[in-house]
Amino acid sequence: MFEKILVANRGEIALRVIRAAREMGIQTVAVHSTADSDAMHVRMADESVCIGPPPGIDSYLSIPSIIAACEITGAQAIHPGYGFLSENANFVQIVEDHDLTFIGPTAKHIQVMGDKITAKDTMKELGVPCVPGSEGGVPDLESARALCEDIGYPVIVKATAGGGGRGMKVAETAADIDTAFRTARSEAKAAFGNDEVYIEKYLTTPRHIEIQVFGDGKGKAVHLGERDCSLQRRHQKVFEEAPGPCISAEERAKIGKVCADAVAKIDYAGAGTIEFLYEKGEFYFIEMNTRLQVEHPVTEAIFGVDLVREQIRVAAGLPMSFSQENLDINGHAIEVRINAEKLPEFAPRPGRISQFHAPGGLGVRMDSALYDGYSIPPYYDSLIAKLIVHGPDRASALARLDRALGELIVDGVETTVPLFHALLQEEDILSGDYNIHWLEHWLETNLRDG
Ligand code: MV4
Repeated sequence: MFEKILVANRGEIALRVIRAAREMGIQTVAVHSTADSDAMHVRMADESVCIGPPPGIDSYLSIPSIIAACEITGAQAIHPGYGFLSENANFVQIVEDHDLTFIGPTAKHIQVMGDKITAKDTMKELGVPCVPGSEGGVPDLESARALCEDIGYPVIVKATAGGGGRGMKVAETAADIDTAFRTARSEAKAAFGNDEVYIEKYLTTPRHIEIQVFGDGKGKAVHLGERDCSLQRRHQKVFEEAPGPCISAEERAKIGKVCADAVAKIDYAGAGTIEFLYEKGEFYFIEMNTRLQVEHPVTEAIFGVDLVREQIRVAAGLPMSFSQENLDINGHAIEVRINAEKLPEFAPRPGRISQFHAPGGLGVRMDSALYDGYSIPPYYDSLIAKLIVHGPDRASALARLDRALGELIVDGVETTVPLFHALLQEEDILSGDYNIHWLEHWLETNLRDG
């Protein structure tokens, strides 16, 4: 096992990794920008290294600084958290070239899944159900027009270098395809330096269901059920739950096995998420994320596992500590993402936290790097806390969420907490009857004027 690992991230996810490492008897190195000298992850780690000025590009994304921090401290492995360098295949290669271990999948797997066309080709080949659409890239407008007549409108044009909602254009009818295709191409070129696009049937009212998978890198893999992450705004998730309110045990076992078998077949190592659109009882693959996700705690809650511990074990060459037979779901979990943002426009509101009190009690987990007097810097993501509740069933998890939100105190900055109080008054949320458009529609009709 590693003696010392470096955490190449900040905020709550850095704490999450430091905590897992400490429980395993592993020393931790925090890295930080000059804006984060007083951040909790620096305080909580065994040692810390300043790696650059505030902007992420000069610090948490600075590969030479992070490699140098490993060399200075003798850290043997790097946990990337999520965001920043977590899905950067070039970084993984450099880490390996320096005889360090990347706690995550191989550069090759990251690269394959990072290109959305090769990801889809790979998954299709592995027997994962995909959205009907083009075979690979669509080279020109003529092919696009012909193909869309076959698929049937509406269609969606997506950038292969995109993902997470970036670089997509919907064409409702044949009259829209020229503009959708040209705009998708030129935006993809400008944003990613790669104008390759593919086309899919546009599903109008799906849910976003994602399957958590975990592989040992040696042909063994499991699934840990699904999360429903349909409640999102501008491709930012705000509320996630597991299990999905609309997914039966039979559906879970079936799609779960397809996903576990697929990642086993490619010798995938570590945590991964296979994203689907789910409509009328069918799953359609869209993308695979090759990292630990923000919302992983809801899966940890219902399966009673520590996914970060497992990531570290597998990276160190140890076998997985669970197998599919001993993975059982216990109850229901919900996560809400608390952002330092002003409603209704979700405008970032960094600033000083004058008072912070985390909720607690049975079935409540608060992942946050906040403390009394902490100043949220303006340079990074506005996520300041994840509140995760777990109960024997969905109704008790919802009641626990309401109770925990009532205990929470975050004074000094505006947050998205009022949104969650309001959502808990909504019949559709209480019944689980929502899709990927529900929240944006609700915000439009309810929060327009605060
Ligand atoms: C789609 C779709 C409908 N049909 N693909 C958005 C994020 C990216 N991961 C894929 N996305 C979508 N792909 C087809 N064929 C609708 C979306 C989509 C969406 C998906 C998941 C969660 C929220 C979403 C919000 C708008 C659009």
